[in-house]
Amino acid sequence: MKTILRSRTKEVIISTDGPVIVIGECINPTRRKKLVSTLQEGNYEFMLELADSQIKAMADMLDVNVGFPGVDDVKLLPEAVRHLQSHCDVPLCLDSPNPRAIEAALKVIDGKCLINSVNGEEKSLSAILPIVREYGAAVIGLVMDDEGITHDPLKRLSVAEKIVNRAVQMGIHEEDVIIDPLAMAVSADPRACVVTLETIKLVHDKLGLNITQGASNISFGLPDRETLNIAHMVLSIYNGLTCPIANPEKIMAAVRAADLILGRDDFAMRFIEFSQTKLS
Ligand code: THG
Repeated sequence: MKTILRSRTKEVIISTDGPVIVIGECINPTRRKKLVSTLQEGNYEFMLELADSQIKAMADMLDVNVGFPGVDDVKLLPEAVRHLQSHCDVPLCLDSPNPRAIEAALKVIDGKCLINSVNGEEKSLSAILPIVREYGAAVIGLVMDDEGITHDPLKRLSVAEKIVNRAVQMGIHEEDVIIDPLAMAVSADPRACVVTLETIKLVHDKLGLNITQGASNISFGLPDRETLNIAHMVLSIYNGLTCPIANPEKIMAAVRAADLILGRDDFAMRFIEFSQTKLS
């Protein structure tokens, strides 16, 4: 299964056969006070620096989340998109819970983006899927619904099925739905990562869809987050994760290593190329 995204001139293919595509997570106000304060002043320079450093670290796409308390994201998200796409040329992932902000951003976007996200709640399905179809975008489906978040991987799979079925009924191609199995903090629930890993495997085996996750969520509240994130990333890739939202500066070496080990990197070309850019 292949999901194709586009920026002004570049095409990114997310394939269930790999290699893994990394969606840079860093344009996100979580614990980034400087991003909030600069955006509040209408200054986009720091955001563009975050974009540059992630692209230098080989991010294939960028997640754009500019939601923080008090912000008018119907104005800010399209402005952020406008600045990003005139500065760099990678497909974007629009990360907002507000369908109006997503739609406002879609009006200014070049190419084909990824909408982050829809979930199995009726309210979300009916607000987001029509926009996905109208603008010819792709969408991330979070496996939660009106009953909340289940800890049973089989039930998470059935929410994924419900989302993809609804999308297809509305005329959206199944390959344009990317499932998020929900990655949550393992400090809060010792089984959190196991449930996610099992869900990834089920979605991969039964639905054959591309799979993302907010991979750094799992280490909230713990020391040495980088080690935990790497371990979870590698296990997730083995089970079927194809396009994590993660910090490329910290995760890319492990991602390239996993692709090589899984036989998706002929003659280790990508691994070697990455090692050389790190040295230069
Ligand atoms: N699923 C989907 N989208 C998502 C998430 C998800 N978007 C948001 C989030 N979860 C993924 N993005 C992040 C971004 C930053 C961090 C975690 C997840 C993070 N930041 C560091 C911190 O909080 O300490 C700060 C920056 C750093 O040092 O890198 O952990 O689950 N579909």
